[in-house]
Amino acid sequence: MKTLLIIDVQNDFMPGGSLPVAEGDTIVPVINAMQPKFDLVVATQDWHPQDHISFASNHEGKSVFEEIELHGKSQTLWPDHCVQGTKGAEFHPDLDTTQWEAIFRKGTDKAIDSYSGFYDNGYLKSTGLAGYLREKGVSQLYLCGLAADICVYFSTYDAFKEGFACFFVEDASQALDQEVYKELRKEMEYLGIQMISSKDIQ
Ligand code: VGL
Ligand code: ZN
Repeated sequence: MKTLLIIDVQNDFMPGGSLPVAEGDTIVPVINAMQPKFDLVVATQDWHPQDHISFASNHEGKSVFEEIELHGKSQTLWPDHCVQGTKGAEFHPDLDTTQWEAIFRKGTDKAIDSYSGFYDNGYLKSTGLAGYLREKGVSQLYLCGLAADICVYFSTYDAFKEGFACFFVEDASQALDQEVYKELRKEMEYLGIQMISSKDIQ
């Protein structure tokens, strides 16, 4: 069961959105072109309540992109983004969703952030994605989306730890911070995650 997991290809992460990833929109045609090569396509959607803890606006006197300590861990404070039910939380309008079998929402608990599509950042709660993929008989998991250095990275890391053979589709992903991505890319290669181009997919 060759499976594609599309991470957070949502309006707020596009140029013009509230937490834009440079050239985030360029991955949409790449993702659309490769979807038919997969037996199963699943997506994640960042889906925050307005009072979410990761929003700087919910912390008096704090500014966006500031780091704070939360439950003993570092948390970046983001601009308000992907608020449940808003246009910014919707998938990019040109993204073909017709083949998708399921959408896993994350970041729904106001008290904890969730970068990975599998677990929240404290590994307290599961989204059920790993169990779903296992039940479907998934062995090879291809990942792509936004942002390459945040949610796609953390999802890939968790998928790898869950025992899936992971393929990170680089031309179907874009990073928020290129320098951070360069380091994470090395780590993923070291772990045995395959860094590939969509052209390599049969
Ligand atoms: C993301 C920051 C905050 C992402 C989500 O999808 O990469 N980044 N929430
Ligand atoms: Zn978020």
